[in-house]
Amino acid sequence: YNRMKRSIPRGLYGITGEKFAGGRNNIECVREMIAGGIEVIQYREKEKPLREKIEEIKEIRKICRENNVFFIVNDHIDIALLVEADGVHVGQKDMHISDVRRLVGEDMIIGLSTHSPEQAKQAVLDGADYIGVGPIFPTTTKDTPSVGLEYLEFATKNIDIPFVAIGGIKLHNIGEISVRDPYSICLVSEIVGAEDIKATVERIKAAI
Ligand code: TZP
Ligand code: MG
Repeated sequence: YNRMKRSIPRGLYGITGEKFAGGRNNIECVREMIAGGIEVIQYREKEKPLREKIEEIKEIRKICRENNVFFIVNDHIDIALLVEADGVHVGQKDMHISDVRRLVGEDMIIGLSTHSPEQAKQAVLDGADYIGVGPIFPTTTKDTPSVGLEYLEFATKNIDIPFVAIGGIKLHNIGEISVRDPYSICLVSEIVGAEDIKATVERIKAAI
């Protein structure tokens, strides 16, 4: 197979988060993000029953496929396989990348959250296809201390696989991120918490 095929698209990476969405459901949020031109959608939902998540993921998978948007499932390797997602995303305390690879095969993208240069270097050695780099700024969306812009600068200089800057990124500070030239940028609460998600995605893309 073609190794080049196994790469996430560059650009804006969106993540679901119904908690921040002011009453809108994940499917509505995804439709709005896609209307705004987002390149990648990750389904991340910590608090719903598995069966509800599966129904939503099937629907979002379909919407992403129809719109040519890259689709990644957080945490659930089995569901990623079930719906033939483009990728699966795991964290430092989840299944090891080498074991994920054995389960998902060579064609599915594997992403890993990293919070330090050591974790980033290890992720490359272990065969991650891309890494999350962050949280760059303080955030309440995830319970991990922020690591600062230095780590992003390290990644830009030293990491040869795609990496996504994440954590506390807003329209007002995105310039500090984009000048450091990450492969992609991810905003969660700024997008799904926006009054007008589509317009916010368009504004962020213009800012990048
Ligand atoms: N991983 C690192 S920070 C983060 C995740 C999932 C949350 C980022 O959310 P926000 O709302 O963009 O700060
Ligand atoms: Mg996880």
